[in-house]
Amino acid sequence: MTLSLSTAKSNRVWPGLIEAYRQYLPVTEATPIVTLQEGNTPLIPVPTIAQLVGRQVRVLVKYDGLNPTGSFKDRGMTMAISKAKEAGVQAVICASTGNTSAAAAAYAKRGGMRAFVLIPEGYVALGKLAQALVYGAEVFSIKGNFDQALKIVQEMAMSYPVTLVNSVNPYRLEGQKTAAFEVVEALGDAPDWLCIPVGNAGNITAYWMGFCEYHQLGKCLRLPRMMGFQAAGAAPLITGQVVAHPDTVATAIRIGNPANWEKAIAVQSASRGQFNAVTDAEILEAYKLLASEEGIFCEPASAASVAGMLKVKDQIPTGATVVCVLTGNGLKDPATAIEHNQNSFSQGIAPSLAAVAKVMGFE
Ligand code: AN7
Repeated sequence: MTLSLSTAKSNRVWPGLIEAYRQYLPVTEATPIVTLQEGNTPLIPVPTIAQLVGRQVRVLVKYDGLNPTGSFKDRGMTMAISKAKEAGVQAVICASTGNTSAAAAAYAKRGGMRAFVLIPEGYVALGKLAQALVYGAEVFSIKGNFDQALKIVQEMAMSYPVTLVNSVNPYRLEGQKTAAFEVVEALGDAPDWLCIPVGNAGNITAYWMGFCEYHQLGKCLRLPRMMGFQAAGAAPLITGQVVAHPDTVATAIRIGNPANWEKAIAVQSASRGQFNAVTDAEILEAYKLLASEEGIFCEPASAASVAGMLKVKDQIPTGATVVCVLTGNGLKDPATAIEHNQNSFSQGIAPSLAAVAKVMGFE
């Protein structure tokens, strides 16, 4: 009894995405796997949001905020850091709006490396900054934006013994494509639409790689239309112009010059997809809807996928299956959560039954 139970239990242990998808990834027996058992995140139906679309459309969210450091970046970082360790690298570097730095810090330290992190001063959500510091990264904030920070770290990696782990590192995309594998396995096929927030456009590129790879292997019969959404104040892929001063409440995607610009355009045309902009008001509305109606707390940038889907919902075919990617956990950004949800928070109440019952509306 004890034996079979523990066997059953150990069979259920998820080994992390490199072990799970080893045959599809550029690793060998010689690659030291640095993992926190990332991946295998849930695909959750969101029926109330589906009702807003109507026409028997099925909507699910890929909740990648449940990864070990709370974002999809862990998928890319387990690959990038494992390959760096294999190559004998001793220090990695990244620019970040926050999530990349948290993941880079955690995996680099677990792999026994130094992690240098360059962030835009004042525009990284508190939870992400806390993570980078606690994991033991060496954190530097510049009086500039993400795009400037990325340029500096790219030059640093060319001149000094530090390996770049931003999404221009090809191993990052290899790891991140496994999210598409998981979506196909959960649905039995690819969805009709894949809605996803876009910053540097690494993730949309990686998802498309994953769907195409599984399609070629016959593991899915269709390919999704890739629907990418940027914040209106940081929407270079929609305007076709670099945004010099990107601005949005969704600080994760406060990016004006995407590193994977050409790849994103290629994905758009190959998948017959579309890029659209969503305003901060639309992002915050979807953010609240997900939490208060579905019980799913994502960070503002992640809600751009749902906000965007609702914005173009009239284009969704009747009976279609739509997957919205929720890239990061809501706990990453407590300040935005509290600032934009003051309505249901009553403060300064006298510590008595009568006073509490009264403010609750029972008296
Ligand atoms: C929650 O951490 O660029 O289009 O430096 O944190 O692949 O860039 C984060 C990006 C979406 C956009 N959602 O993904 C960084 C960083 C969340 C994010 C994106 C990010 P890409």
